[in-house]
Amino acid sequence: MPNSERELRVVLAQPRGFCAGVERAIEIVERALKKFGPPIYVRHEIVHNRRVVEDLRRRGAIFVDELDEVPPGATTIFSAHGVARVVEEEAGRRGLAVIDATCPLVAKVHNEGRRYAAQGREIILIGHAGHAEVEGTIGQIPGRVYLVQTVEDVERLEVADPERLAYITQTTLSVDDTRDIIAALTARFPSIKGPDVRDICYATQNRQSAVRVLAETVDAILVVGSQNSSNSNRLREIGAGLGKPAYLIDDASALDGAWFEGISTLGVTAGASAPESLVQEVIAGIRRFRPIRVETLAGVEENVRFRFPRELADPEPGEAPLAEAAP
Ligand code: 10E
Ligand code: SF4
Repeated sequence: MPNSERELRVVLAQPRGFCAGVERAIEIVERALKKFGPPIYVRHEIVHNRRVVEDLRRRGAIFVDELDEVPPGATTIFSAHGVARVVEEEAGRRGLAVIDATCPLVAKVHNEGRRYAAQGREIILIGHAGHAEVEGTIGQIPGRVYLVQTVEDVERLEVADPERLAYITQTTLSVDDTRDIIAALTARFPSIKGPDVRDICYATQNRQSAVRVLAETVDAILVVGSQNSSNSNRLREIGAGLGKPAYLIDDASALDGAWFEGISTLGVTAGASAPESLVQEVIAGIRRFRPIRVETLAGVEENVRFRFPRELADPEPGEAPLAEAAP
């Protein structure tokens, strides 16, 4: 039987896709559109997913890179990745009505960094240069913050006082790479304080563990997510690092028939910012190349939920629901 007619086993990772911080951030934009009416300004992509951004744009969200693109007084949402203090201050100066969609687990890292700085320690942030979360975290901590991305960076680092140091990390890093960098830091600066890999959030850790299990049972891996999504890239890298061809794709239009030739099992996962609807579209797209049988791996059940900002909170029992904007 030609390969194109043989059934392909498609195995879905569990958990995959939306984390609690992403669900909250997207719902903040949706609730703001409903309560205040369009346009609602959003600084930076609310989450790094093309489909999510396109969908919210169609519904009246305007995405900007910087606040000088927002008219004075307009309702403005900060993305889930967080912002620097200077951005908050600029919003205050321009009289913007800010709603902060920073994930509480990113805000927790900001607090941790500020606490270490208040103890007189210099901070080392483990993270990727230029990433929105990294720029926000550096800009939330008073004083000097050194960014390290690799073990080699740790070796080159010059600090003011090796006895007064602390490290924190980006929330979406590779757990394994970060362990190596922390080991290099503690070897070079034995009195450094830090959270081990606990700043890497639960969702990142769970999705990385799940893709590792997946990689053991499949011939190739698809990660649904956008190219600028850090956590999605880490999932693809883990698959590739375990010797499986691994592809990061935005949607079904990126599928390539050559990927499915000569394999019998395909693993599918999704980054924390990728909607399940995209996963389902990708599965439908695979059917264009091969008949498939879909199954889901057993995995951790997540039930994390975060509270909404005060302006958009759920009504208390007996209170009227969120008012709709006038048409
Ligand atoms: O590029 P990232 O993985 O940081 O972001 P994302 O928008 O793809 O996924 C959500 C993760 C956030 C907001 C960072 N903690
Ligand atoms: Fe929050 Fe983690 Fe999701 Fe980032 S990946 S938004 S830190 S839950």
